[in-house]
Amino acid sequence: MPAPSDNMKINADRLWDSLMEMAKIGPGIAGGNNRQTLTDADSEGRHLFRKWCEDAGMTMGVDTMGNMFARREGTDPDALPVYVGSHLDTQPTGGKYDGVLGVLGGLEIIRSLNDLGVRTQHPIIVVNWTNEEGTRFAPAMLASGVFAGVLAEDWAKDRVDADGKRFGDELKRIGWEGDEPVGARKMHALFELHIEQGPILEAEDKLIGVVTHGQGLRWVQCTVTGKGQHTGSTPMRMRRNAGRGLAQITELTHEIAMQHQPNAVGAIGHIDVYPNSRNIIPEKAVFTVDFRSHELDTLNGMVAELLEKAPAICEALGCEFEAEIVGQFDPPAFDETCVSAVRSAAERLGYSHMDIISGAGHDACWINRVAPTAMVMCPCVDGLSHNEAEEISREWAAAGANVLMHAVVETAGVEG
Ligand code: HGY
Ligand code: MN
Ligand code: MN
Repeated sequence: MPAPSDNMKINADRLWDSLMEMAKIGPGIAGGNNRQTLTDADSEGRHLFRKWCEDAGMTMGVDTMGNMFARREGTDPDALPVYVGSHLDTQPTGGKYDGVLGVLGGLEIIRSLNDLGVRTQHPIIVVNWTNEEGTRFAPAMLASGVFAGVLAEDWAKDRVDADGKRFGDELKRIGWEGDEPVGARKMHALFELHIEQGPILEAEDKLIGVVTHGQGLRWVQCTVTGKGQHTGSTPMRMRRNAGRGLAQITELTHEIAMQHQPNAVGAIGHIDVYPNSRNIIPEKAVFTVDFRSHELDTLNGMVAELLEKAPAICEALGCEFEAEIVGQFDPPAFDETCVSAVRSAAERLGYSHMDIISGAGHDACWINRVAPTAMVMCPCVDGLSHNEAEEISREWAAAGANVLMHAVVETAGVEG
């Protein structure tokens, strides 16, 4: 396909204004966002996105997992569409750009192609994937995982949040359960624009990350069970303190990841202690170990070491230990043709760029299993993300969206 002309650019101010408008929905308490999946705020953001897509002349489809697909017709209606998008749901203390830049960057491509009067051969579809974050309903990338056929829809709809609310019920409650069978759509290719969520691009002074691979992920949910007893009157020798199991396994998680530097990370972000009373020795601790690496053997080795050592730690404390894998995907390698389209777009546009491995998980990591897929990354300030202070510049947003547009248009084919 002929490459688009290098002066084809998006409207940077309109993209930025849309990002700021969406950020008003589900505001956080420190300038970011709390627009968690399947909440009323998520629904409000979905309605705004649908309105913007319809204003841009697109038609909206929604599948049975709530994934949204806004379609711009191509000159060949039978050609498989090129998909572009990400997610609108956020962390509880999320930023304004994680996921949102990829969805609204996709919308901006359509708005700009309309302005330029450019038609593509393949249709283009802008996607909002449901529950990418996995913070309210584990695991992350839940709906794109069902779409890719790696997670069962019934299992996904039975996932419950901390209040015991069921995914399927909440999707119905907010009115976003569509009628399209999830996964029925076939793709020519998919591109996702995302902030890096790490410090590399900014430190290397690069505008664009050409994402060749992603890290794999394992979420090991651990339960340590001891005995709830009075913190004052129970002799130390009689205690079975689940909190000590949590503390020692937290340190073990860090030590295991440190053994595999620089190619591994590990931490425990989710922690629930029961009954969580100031004067009761913790009876139970439930927490999730998050291990990541782009090396599959390293990833599996870290999990194996955790599951070998954690039971002995708990036994020595007089506690029981249970573990369940509640989220996982292997390290993805993205499609070389799509990756080259991203790289040549950055070169054509004269943007500094570098190949990069994605540290975070993304919907593209699952879709990569059913369609040729690649990602475009832009820097974020201090590499900070999953924090309300997440920040990018207008220039970074525009550069990422311009590369995304060139890669998408080149892959979709420019008519005329
Ligand atoms: O966990 C992740 O990597 C993604 O941000 N959901
Ligand atoms: Mn994201
Ligand atoms: Mn995220």
